[in-house]
Amino acid sequence: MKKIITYGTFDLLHYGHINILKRAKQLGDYLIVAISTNEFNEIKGKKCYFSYEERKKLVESIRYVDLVIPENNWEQKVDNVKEYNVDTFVMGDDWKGQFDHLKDYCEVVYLPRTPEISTTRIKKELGLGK
Ligand code: C2G
Repeated sequence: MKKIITYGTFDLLHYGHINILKRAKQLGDYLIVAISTNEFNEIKGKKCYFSYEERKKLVESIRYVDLVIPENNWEQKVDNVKEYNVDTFVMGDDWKGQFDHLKDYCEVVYLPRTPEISTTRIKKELGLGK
């Protein structure tokens, strides 16, 4: 059973998120998604429209996703990889190179982002500010 893990905020869920989750799942058999908690988003400087519970419910309903866990801090990734016996860590290539230290524990794959769409753009175009 090849296990994949990926991390994100997944606020205002859109097709860019679906694309990366679909492609991440195609790399293995079981996809774990770690979603930033409200507290961690404060640290990330990201203001979320939906709470952690609401974002978790949305991501859990996606057919490619097998398990959702909370992302509480930047440092938990190595522990998660060990705890869940993860084979491959996946992130969009806006993070390219940022997580290469995980190569000591699992395969690291950066996938091309879906162009144009972003939560920030949706908020801006809806006049919700940044
Ligand atoms: N993404 C994408 N295409 C987009 C938008 C996002 O492929 N048009 C990908 C991002 O590259 C990321 C995932 O979707 O892999 C989640 O994106 P965000 O919710 O913006 O996550 P982020 O705030 O980058 O948090 O520890 C890692 C952080 O939690 C990542």
